[in-house]
Amino acid sequence: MKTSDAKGNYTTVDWRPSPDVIAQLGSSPEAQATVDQVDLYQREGVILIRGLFSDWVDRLRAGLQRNMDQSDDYAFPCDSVAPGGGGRFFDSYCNWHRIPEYAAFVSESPAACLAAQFMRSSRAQLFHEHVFCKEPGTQTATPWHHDLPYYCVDGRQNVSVYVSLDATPAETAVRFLAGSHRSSQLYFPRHFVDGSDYVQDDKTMASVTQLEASFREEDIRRFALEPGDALLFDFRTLHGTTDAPIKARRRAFSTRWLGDDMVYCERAGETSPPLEDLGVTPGAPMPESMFPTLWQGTAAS
Ligand SMILES: O=C(O)CCC(=O)C(=O)O
Repeated sequence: MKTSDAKGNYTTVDWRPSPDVIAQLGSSPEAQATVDQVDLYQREGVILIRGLFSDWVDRLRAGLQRNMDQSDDYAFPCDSVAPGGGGRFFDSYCNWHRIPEYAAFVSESPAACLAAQFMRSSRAQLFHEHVFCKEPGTQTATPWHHDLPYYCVDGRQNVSVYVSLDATPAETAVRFLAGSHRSSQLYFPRHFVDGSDYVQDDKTMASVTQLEASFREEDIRRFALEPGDALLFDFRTLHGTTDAPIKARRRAFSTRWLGDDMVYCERAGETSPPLEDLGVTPGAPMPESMFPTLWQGTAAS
């Protein structure tokens, strides 16, 4: 199978996990977030938790290295440096079931249990993982965007758990616009290679490209990151980076989680990941056969 668009959102392998892999998954171990942490996340749409996944850094780096070295053996490899630009800006997603270190993280780390608490959900369902690497010399900004309009899901109970795999100065780490998740306005997805908006025939969406200049300095959250630090952020929180040159390798491993109210939706244009033929109707939960629930509690915390 090969699907493609001009910007690299293609794959030569099936992104779907096999029923055997799904059947073998365990449930995420327990961990406890504090009330203050969950309140901060709900208010700001982002929270940094230092050292949360320090024990996972070596394994996730090893998995990401394979993902990058044989990128066409995995789903949706993408390079986003424009011709003539330096460095490398690699990302790839939907490979957690092919890469043992990623599969271990989703089911053996406390990510799912913590995701449920931050979403205030009774369960955490895995949407996918997404990995990033900017190599030294890269000067490609991650354009300001939020993730929900890229996705074929809708709802408010969601979270990305983004694990930093390298020491990253605040100048090149992802920044967030605090509180932006509480706006009902959705912005067109943007191509990472040049910041251009996706072509979407959706009159309800706006372009974020002209808006950046109006962001208030006091609302921007910047963090210098160490390996193992975790940023948890809402799919609706606006985020992006500057184009300051990357001086040392900067890798990250992110998992995207769905809570109780998240349902399948059909967007007016291309989605990313471009997941097709899910066999589900708009408004229905995402199928467990492809998007497993990895932590289930008795009630929302
Ligand atoms: O690490 C980056 O530069 C991009 C991260 C991002 O956009 C995301 O995780 O949604």
